[in-house]
Parts: sequence; C-alpha cells; structure tokens
Amino acid sequence: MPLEASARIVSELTSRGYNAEREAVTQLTSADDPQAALERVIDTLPEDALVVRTDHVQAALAAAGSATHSSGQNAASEATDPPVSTGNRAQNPPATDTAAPVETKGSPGVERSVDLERRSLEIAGDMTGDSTGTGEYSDFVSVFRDRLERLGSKLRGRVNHRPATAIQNMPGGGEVGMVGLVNDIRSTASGHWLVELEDATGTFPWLVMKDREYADLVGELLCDEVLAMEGTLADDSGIAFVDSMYFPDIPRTHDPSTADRHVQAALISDVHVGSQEFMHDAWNRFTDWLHTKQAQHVEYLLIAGDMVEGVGIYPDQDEELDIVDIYDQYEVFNEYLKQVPGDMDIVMIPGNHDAVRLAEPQPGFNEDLRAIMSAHDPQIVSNPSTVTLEGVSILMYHGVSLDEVIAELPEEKASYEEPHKAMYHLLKKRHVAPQFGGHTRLAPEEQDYLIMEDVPDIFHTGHVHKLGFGKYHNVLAINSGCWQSQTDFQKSVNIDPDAGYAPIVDLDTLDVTVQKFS
Ligand code: D5M
Ligand code: FE
Ligand code: ZN
Repeated sequence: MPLEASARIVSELTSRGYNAEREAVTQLTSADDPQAALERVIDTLPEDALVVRTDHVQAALAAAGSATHSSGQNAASEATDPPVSTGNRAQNPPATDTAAPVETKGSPGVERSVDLERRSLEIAGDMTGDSTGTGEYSDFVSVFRDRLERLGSKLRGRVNHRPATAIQNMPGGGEVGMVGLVNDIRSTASGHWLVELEDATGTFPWLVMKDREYADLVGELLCDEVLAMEGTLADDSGIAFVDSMYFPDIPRTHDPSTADRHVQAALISDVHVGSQEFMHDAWNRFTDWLHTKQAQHVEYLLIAGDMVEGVGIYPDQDEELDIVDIYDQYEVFNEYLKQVPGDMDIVMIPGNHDAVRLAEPQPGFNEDLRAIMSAHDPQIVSNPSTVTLEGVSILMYHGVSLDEVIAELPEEKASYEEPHKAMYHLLKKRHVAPQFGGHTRLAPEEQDYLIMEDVPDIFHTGHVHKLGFGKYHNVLAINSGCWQSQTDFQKSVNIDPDAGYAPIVDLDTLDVTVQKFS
C-alpha cells in the first residue's frame, strides 16, 4: 500500500522544492484525501520552509477541520493557531540548525523508530581549514617523519630495533631489527627480494630469500608504508637476511563497538550527478524506499565522495557530461539530496571528481559549495574523516589509493571484483594511501592525516564503483558501488560497475544488507 502513495507524495513535494520528514509523508499518505492534504500543507507552509514537518501536516489538516487518524488529538489542540504564526521561529530554523527536528519525535499512533534524542554523531580527523602545507620540500619531510613516528610506535614494542646507521656498525652475524618506511623493493638476479627500509637516520637493505615463508608478503608491500623487520646481519654488516616482518595491523582481538538500539546507516558513494550515466531512476527508487516503513530504521546516510561528475577530470570527459557547469552539477545534486527524508543525518566527504583539491587529504567543500548543498544540512568533512554514530566509528575515505593497491598487488590479494580485500591491506598498513607518487596525490601537511591512528569499527570507501564488503580482524570493510552506469572509458577497460545498490549496516550488530534499486 503506502510505498507507491508515499513515493508519489515525495516526488510531488520535491518537484516543488520541498524536502519532507518521513513521518510527515506517512501522515499525508494516510489522510482521507492525500492529494488535497498535500495541497493544503503547501498552501499553509511558512515561506522560508525547506522541510515539510509533521507539525506542518498536523496543523494544516486540523485547520481544514479534517484532522484524520491518530494524530488528530495532537493537532486539535493547535487547530485554532494559524500554522504560520508559530512556524517561522520554532519550526523553520535556518538550515544550519541541526537540532531542529527533535520536536517531531514520538507522535502517538505512527509506528516509527526515529528517535532523534538517541542519535549521536561525532566527527574526528576533519582537517578542513587546518591545511598548513605549502608544498615545500620541508613539508614532505615532516609528513613522512610523522608517519614513521606514529606508525612506528605501533611496532617498536614488537622488535628489538636499531637505527639504520647503527646497524651498519654492528658486528656481522648477529640478530637485528629495524622499523622503517619502505623505500625501494626490487628483485635480485637470483630471484630473491631486496627491500630497502628508511628511518630518520638513513637506509638499510633487507634481503628476503625467495624460499622463505615471508617471500609471499613482499608482493603485498607498497612503497612508503611503515613496517618492521627482524633478521640476521651478513658477515660484513652491509645487509640483513629477513626472518620476520611485522605490520602495524589491526589487533586480532579488536572488539568493535555497536549501537545500543536497532538503528541503521546507508553507506553510499559515487553519485556522479551531471554525468549522462547518472542513474536518476535508481536514485529516485532509493530515496522513495528511504521513506517506507522497511527503511524506518535507516537514520544515517554516509556519502564517500564523487557527489558529482565534475569537469575536466579525465580526457574527453565533456563528451559524457549531462550538465557542463560544475556549480549546476552541485545544484542538481542538492535537489536529489532533498529527496532523502528530512529526519536523516547526512555525512559526506569529497572524492576525486569533486571541486576540491585533488591531493589528499582533501578538505571538505568550500563555503560556496556548502551553501549550494545546504538544503539537507549535511555534515561536510574532509577525505578522510572518521564519523562516530552512536558509538560505532566509521572511517570514511574516498578510495583513490585502491586503484594503486589493485594495480600493485597480485590478483588473488586485491582485485576490482573484491574491493573489500584491497581495503584489508590498507587496514593492515594502518594507512589509507601509503604509496606516494603514483595515482594517489599527497598534499604534504605537518602531520599525516591519512594514518589510521585508532582502529575503526567500519571502514567505508568507494571510488572503484564495485560493491564489496567483509571483515578483517573484526573491522567491517565496505566499498559502496555507484549511481553511474558504465561509461565509455569503463567499457574500454572492462570495468563493469555495481550501480544502483545501497549497502545498509545495522549499527547494533554490524550486519550488512544490500538494497538494489537498478
Ligand atoms: O573512478 C571509477 C573507477 O574507474 C576507478 O577505479 C578509476 C577508474 N577510472 C575511470 N575513468 C578513468 C580514466 N579515464 N583513467 C583511469 N582510470 C579511470 P572515478 O573516480 O569515478 O572516475
Ligand atoms: Fe567515482
Ligand atoms: Zn572516484
């Protein structure tokens, strides 16, 4: 019953520029004459209203003397008040007032779980406005020093380590350990591997023999990641033979936090509004679904980058653009966001198609773009950032480095078909973009914002347009798909995108269900 009716009401409201709370839609749907009720609500809405709320609906229905069903009692007491008189102040806050919808909770008789008072949303690691990098050589030195210091501290207790320059002066034949950044990886003429580690004092070469069990791990290494090695020094102390390797890693005992009520989050990315391939029908079905009872527990929406298609991102991209102006793309994206129930909290980070600097970390959008995307008052933070929802921490990162992980690692360890496995390697390295100088551009800052200092409960990425999820040492890794059907470029390189899916996470159990809208 209500799915179709509520979808009609939502699309009617959005076509007139309004966003609606789910409960308001439910009430309209169950009015005697939904269409007439909707017209009345629109007629009586305060001029500056962006969101249609339950109190607007109740007041409009009551004023018309046709208060229906269970909410009639509530509305009756306000019936004599013209809704506009109270509307401007209390019910129509400026878009920046996040606390506003609290007054709608718990209307009797409507079966909804939305409980705004139990919500909590905290942000950590948002570097927007804190960029200090000037791109000078000294910034590169500080960012790598910070990386070695902080990731190294997760390893120093595990090996008996010495600085690179001290190792060269130790007597040959002894046991030795080192913590460093991978500076170079090459194979030797005899098929062994030479891994050069660098620390603050210098570099030292470590030889991994091809028949040792650790040889397989060499295939996983990326330049600039931090690890520790232990082994035996050669007689002349010019090289060491590796006996063991240690990664910063996620402890196997990691026990993720969960929410203490049944509440869900939709984790999506790569909307690509403005592309001819943007799947508006799938998006409309998704947002219609969010208004249904089946989605009543979905209270959070996280968007991990590539809101719009952007301009000038790839050669000949303009031939596939539906909207050629970048600001127009964000305006239209904002219209699509309005379809999301007004009582949901939205968090978003930029991606490589968005209008922010390409180098990572990417600060959240500037004031102009924030103003354009303001209808739903989303939390806009940097790529990467960590958002904690009711105790569950979610590291959001767009995912450009996944292309690199997939290109560098053997197929069975990381592939586009199983993007979550590529994410496992980032978790193991405790860094979202270890390798510098390839696809992933790095903006050197005083500190390395790309380190995973704390273990997240969930790691959310996108970018590769493939859906995949799984657990690594109890951390849930989810790569969301996209809302863009296959582009010509993707056809040419055989990328078959997973488009029009929304993974939904139960925050109380960390279980995932996938909703398909394409
Ligand atoms: O990235 C979507 C995926 O497709 C990601 O894995 C990169 C890849 N991609 C898409 N277009 C190109 C071009 N022209 N060159 C290289 N790689 C590409 P997205 O960020 O959505 O474009
Ligand atoms: Fe994308
Ligand atoms: Zn991308």
